[in-house]
Amino acid sequence: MIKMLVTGGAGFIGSNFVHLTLKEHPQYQITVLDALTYAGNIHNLDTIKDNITFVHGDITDAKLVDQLISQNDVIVHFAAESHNDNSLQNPWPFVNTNIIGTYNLIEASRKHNKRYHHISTDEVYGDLELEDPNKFTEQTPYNPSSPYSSTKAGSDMLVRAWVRSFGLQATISNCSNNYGPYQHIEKFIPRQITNILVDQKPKLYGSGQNVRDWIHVDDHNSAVHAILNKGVIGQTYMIGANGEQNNKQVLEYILKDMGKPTSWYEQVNDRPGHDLRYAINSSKLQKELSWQPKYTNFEQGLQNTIQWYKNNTQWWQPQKQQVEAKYKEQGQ
Ligand code: NAD
Ligand code: TDX
Repeated sequence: MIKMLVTGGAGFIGSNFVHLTLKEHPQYQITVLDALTYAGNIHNLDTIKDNITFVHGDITDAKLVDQLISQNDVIVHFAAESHNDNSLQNPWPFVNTNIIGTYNLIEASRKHNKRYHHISTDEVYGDLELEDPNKFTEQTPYNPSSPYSSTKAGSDMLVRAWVRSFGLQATISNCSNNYGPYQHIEKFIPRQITNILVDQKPKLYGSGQNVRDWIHVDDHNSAVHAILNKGVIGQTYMIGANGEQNNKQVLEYILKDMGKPTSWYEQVNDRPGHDLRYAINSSKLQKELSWQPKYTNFEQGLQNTIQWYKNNTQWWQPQKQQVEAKYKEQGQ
């Protein structure tokens, strides 16, 4: 058995990663380390709780991190403050978790000489013009816009420096926007689905022309496994599935699939500094590690996601009022 420490394993992508790993990669014995912030939910792991070890703790706790890393072989680091809008209201938790937390993980990983995989985002590269024929590649210079993306960029830089200076056994992946089950309802797709389910109009920032490159969460996680199996130490891999859509198009799919007129939404305040477009070129991952996405039909994936939120009202309902009250204060 290979002992794997998954940080942030009670959050959206991390919990899907734990489920997928148990199903498809039974050689791993998993410990989840998660602080259960507002974004973490222990119930995401209910059906597999007997097959993993759960540690309720914080990655900013250097002593705990050192102890857990000494007991594991592989570390996959998902834990983060992940929401751009929150980072504009209060950046400190982003600096603390994303930078100091990552520092603790890489320090312990180098001390105990463990294999470390760092989960990052395409947002570190800034944004593209709508008509730009280029997409982000592993060579694109870093140019983050928000407190969130700048702290992710900072943490990536730490990892790169630890590889070069200390020989840290690390790989990095930068993925585009994920969708799927267990995504917090503060995020675009689940916010709109659950708004419709509580008979509130969806909320579009600005004109809705901003483009995101959507990927199903299981495709992100299968790519992480490809990197763990075959990735070259010190390398960065872009993860994306050619899923570019503008926000208005995505919202119209959701409205149509949920039986509402496509004009049934409100335009609200735009996000300050709102990145215009993200687009990923994942050919390195596809060519060098033979990875392919499975969920290439976005509308089908979206329909399954809508169904998941319909079937799991008890999962999101307790947070809905509070999330919307916070947005309302921001005019969003
Ligand atoms: P999420 O907010 O849903 O989950 C984050 C998890 O980390 C939660 O369970 C939370 O409790 C935990 N956590 C937060 N601070 C912690 C701390 N100090 N100590 C321990 N645990 C802590 O986030 P997500 O959307 O699942 O994102 C996971 C990772 O993937 C992040 O690193 C994010 O930057 C990256 N990413 C996300 C996307 C996306 O579209 N959501 C895309 C690319 C990359
Ligand atoms: O109500 C909304 N209305 C709206 O128009 C919300 C919440 C968002 N939006 C827009 C803003 C973005 O253009 O939708 C787009 C997606 O927004 P988010 O879901 O907040 O995602 P984004 O800011 O693109 O960042 C996401 O992808 C990259 C994740 O939250 C990050 O963790 C990841 O790194």
